[in-house]
Amino acid sequence: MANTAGSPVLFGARYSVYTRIPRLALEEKGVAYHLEEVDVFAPGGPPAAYVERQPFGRIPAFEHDGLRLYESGAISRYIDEAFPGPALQPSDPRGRAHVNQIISICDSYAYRTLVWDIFVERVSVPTEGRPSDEARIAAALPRAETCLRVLDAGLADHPYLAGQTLSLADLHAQPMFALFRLAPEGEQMLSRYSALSRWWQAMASRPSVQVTRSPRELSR
Ligand SMILES: N[C@@H](CCC(=O)N[C@@H](CS)C(=O)NCC(=O)O)C(=O)O
Repeated sequence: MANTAGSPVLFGARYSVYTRIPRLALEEKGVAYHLEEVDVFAPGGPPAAYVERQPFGRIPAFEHDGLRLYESGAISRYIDEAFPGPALQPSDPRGRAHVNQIISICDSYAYRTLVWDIFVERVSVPTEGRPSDEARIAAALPRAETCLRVLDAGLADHPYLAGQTLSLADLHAQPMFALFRLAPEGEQMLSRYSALSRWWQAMASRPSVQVTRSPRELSR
């Protein structure tokens, strides 16, 4: 976005699943921001100045008006609550509980399984000249199946993961699915879940999703 003076700064990388989550929230809210690229996978590890900002050395981190934050969930909730634009969390406690449950499912079960065990192992590892660990992929498939089954069932009576309107739950899950489906196993598994496939298609056409596509998706 063009004029970012006084705007929030997001520290992260365009390839990063977890950086994309608050980017999606910023885009959906229409908030101008600056993305400060940080490569935590650089040889030698994350820059020391960055580790002062994020002691665990992970991306993203965030700064706005003197407020420093890390953890994508905390950042996204702040973005939703501090800026005008469409609300990304339901106003009722039950609705918010569903959003938070899905975010927790993504963090606790989906990320490692869909992204590291399947996407990275099947797609990234061979580009580095190493063979995929087939046992790791095979062991992950049933765990991935559970994630997809649970999320698909939740879409039975509404179009978004946590209800009738887009929420932080959708923005948390989308970047994980974006990489998962680049693995043949991921694309094939997703195609077997019709509600989740419809959700994926609807999400893919959103301008926020289009402008935050990862280099891996763009080079496909
Ligand atoms: N719980 C953190 C997770 C962040 C995370 O794992 N980010 C990845 C990139 S998508 C990372 O920094 N990985 C670096 C590493 O594992 O050393 C959050 O929600 O922000």
